[in-house]
Amino acid sequence: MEMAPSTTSSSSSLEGSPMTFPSHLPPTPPLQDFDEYQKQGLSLPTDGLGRSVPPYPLPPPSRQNKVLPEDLKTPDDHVERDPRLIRLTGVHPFNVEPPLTDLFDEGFLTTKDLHYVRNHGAVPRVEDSSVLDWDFTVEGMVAHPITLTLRDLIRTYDQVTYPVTLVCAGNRRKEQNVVRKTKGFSWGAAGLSTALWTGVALPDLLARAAPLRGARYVCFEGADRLPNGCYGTSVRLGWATDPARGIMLAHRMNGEPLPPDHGKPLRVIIPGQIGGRSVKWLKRIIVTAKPSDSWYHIYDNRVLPTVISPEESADRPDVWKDERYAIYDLNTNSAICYPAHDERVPLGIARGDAATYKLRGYAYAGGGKRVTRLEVTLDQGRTWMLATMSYPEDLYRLAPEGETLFGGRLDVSWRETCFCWCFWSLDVPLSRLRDARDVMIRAMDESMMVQPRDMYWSVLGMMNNPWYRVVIHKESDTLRFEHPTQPALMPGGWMERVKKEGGNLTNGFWGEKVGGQDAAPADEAPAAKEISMVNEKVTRRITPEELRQHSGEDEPWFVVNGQVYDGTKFLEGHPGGAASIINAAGQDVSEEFLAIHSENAKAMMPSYHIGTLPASADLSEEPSDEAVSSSSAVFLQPKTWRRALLASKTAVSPDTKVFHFTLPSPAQAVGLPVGQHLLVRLRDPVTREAIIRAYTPLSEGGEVGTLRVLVKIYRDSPDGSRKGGRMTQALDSLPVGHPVEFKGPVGKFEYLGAGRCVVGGRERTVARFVMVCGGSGVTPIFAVLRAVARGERDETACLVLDGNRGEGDILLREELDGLVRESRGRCRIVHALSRPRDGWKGLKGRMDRAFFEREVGAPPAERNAMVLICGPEGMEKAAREAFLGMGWDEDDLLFF
Ligand SMILES: Nc1nc2c(c(=O)[nH]1)N[C@H]1C(S)=C(S)[C@@H](COP(=O)(O)O)O[C@H]1N2
Ligand SMILES: [Mo]
Repeated sequence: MEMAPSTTSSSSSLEGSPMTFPSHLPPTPPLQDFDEYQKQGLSLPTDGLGRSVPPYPLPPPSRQNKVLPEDLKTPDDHVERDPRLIRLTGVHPFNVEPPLTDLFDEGFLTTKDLHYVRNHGAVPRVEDSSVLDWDFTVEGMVAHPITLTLRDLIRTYDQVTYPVTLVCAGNRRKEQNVVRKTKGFSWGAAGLSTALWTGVALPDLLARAAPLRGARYVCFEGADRLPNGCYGTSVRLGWATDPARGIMLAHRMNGEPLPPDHGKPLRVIIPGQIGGRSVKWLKRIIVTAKPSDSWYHIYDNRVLPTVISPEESADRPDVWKDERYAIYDLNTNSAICYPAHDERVPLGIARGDAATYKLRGYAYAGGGKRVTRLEVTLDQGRTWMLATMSYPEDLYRLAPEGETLFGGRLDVSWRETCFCWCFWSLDVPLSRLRDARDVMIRAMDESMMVQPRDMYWSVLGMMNNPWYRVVIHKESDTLRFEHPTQPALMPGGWMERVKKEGGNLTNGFWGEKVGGQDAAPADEAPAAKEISMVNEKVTRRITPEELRQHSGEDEPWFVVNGQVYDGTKFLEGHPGGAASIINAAGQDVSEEFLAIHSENAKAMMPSYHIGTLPASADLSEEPSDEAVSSSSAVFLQPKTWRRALLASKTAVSPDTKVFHFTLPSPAQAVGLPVGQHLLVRLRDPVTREAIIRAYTPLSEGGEVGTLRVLVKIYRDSPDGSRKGGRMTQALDSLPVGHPVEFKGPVGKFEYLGAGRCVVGGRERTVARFVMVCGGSGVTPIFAVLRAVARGERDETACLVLDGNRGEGDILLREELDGLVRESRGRCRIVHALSRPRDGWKGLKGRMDRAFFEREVGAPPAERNAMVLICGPEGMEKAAREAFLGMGWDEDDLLFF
């Protein structure tokens, strides 16, 4: 389609079709300064033919992208993307930033290709043909609720176009994560992008809806279906109705209909505020008296006070709900883009001392404020140099009256506010860089707020804005530059290096040693020597196809770290039961294998090693399909991880909590046989490393809709000298509403009822159980005891021996007593306390040989008793020795 020059384009082609701009126009004019224009009295630039050219930047050319192979396995299999984007949270959901240099090189406007993306879940699918029928509402406390389609919005409202920089509140979070892990993934310094947005000014729409007295907030909801409902947030009504604030409902980005990742077909654009408020795939606008109660409004995009630890935050909904901690306006920030990370600049004598290097970077401020000053230091803040600034955004203010662009009125001259990033540069003699240890930038805004030297660390790691520091290394004839971090898991950056060297990053001196101060101890113990799990003699190459042929029960092969193992010979002996090997068949189980196996188990692996997969083989697991997972009758699946949401936590002792989870569907049964366990998986937010542990839930297998798990939390000692449990602390620090993954069942023991057990695949019948447990080891014992006590035709006898320190440490005490009563005399329980308080009438002391001889003694002649044991390692060891010593058989002892 032949288009009129964009300076005069009309709104005729608004509907649907992608809009291009004339190719004879230079995509991005040089980044000149508004003041320069004015000072020199320049008239509008012209092209070679004398036609006037827009004085403002137009988008650089964008690419035709394809659906990438890695997305094919995800619900985003319909979204075309640029492969240059760096994925920050694994394959899915899609959270990406461009390489910082590429972003900067694109200039003032970012193409859709390199624009950062922050998706909390799958991208809603909207066909091109139905874009104009997309409908949304304006409802709540308004006199005239409105439902309208995108077609109506385009036809009946005035269209506007202007540039806005979106910045994710997590921009630069990796720096926080290196100092101390936050609850967010690791953005580098490229979590921001600028585009020309076209749409309708929100004040226009709200004026028609007419908010009622008492209304104070405007909530937005997107169409994406997330674990905690839809993505929703709110802003103040006063901002939403203020034209100067520039809030827009946008349906075009850089002149084209919105790409799926950026909200196709309609989104909110809130200039000057964090990206998190600019809701994509917009479905509802609700005028309310209170801020949004969406989970994502409360538990995301906040800066909690720095004293609140991740662990504490989990149990403080009051703190999360405190609107004072919600982020709206961006804070002032800046970064160095050139020199780039790892850039090398030759000093070369030929270049002489006069050679200079142009330092360059970006800056932005929030709430429409202008960045008014950018300063560079080469001596760690003792002296500063003023950098040159450019504000390309100002060039749009030069647009002639009546200008339209991409079908929207381009009229920002009346508005004094700044909604976009700006740039700075400074020429510095190479000799000065050579003599400096580092170079740092800081910005000041028009309210004279200046970026701080020190980081404000907080639970979510957001709004990180200390001086951006690039270290200078002298290497013979070159200078090498080192940025603070690299995004995601990418190694590199001085922060990690300094931390590894034992530097304390929070000493106000970037972790460098200040005179007389000793280096802080490195906070991770040196990694233990790696255990080899390969047999060096094995040379066989195994194809993914061969592996697939061993994904059944017969000869189960499985993969750990690219190596193939044959589990056939271990089916019987596996302490975790044959099922867990069979469930692993044909799969890459690296994560869970490494997470739950001991060094001893790893050392056994070479004898099962049979070959190597080609490095290119992709066995990554299929993401679980939310729709399928809520439709199946049983929640737990042996081969796929399924998500449930944390619904509440109830403390049952000082260090133990019951975690309640909500299953995807209220009619769904947990699906766990008695005596078996499930695997729980969480991800470390920074390393994305999986933490996996086995638990026996309190819920019965047939319980529907919920899952209850009793967990004893092992905390780090307050002085940090002793590390607690990773899983239990991570679980404890999850806020309510957070998803957790489960898989199962696993375990080699199952109780079928009426004395019938399956042990390692073989059935046997017992007349009596002796159950030995300690601490939270009571959970599997409890599950079996409950089945015995409540079994209608169950005649099995049980003796429970429960060892703890003090009375307060006895878990599930009332529940256990209840079961004993229900058992009509068949079950008995003995509590032994190693450190009882005065007045304890029960048994005192540890569960040792003498204790077991007294309480249990030799096995019955009929050999129809079994001992189930679960507790701390020392207790299990003592029990084994005692029972074997009393004549019990190894086969009669079962360790969970
Ligand atoms: N519906 C919906 N809107 C959303 C999000 C989302 O996950 N769902 N993410 C938010 C966040 S945190 C940011 S930073 C911006 C990112 O916009 P972009 O992906 O177009 O860059 O979208 C916001 N709007
Ligand atoms: Mo964000």
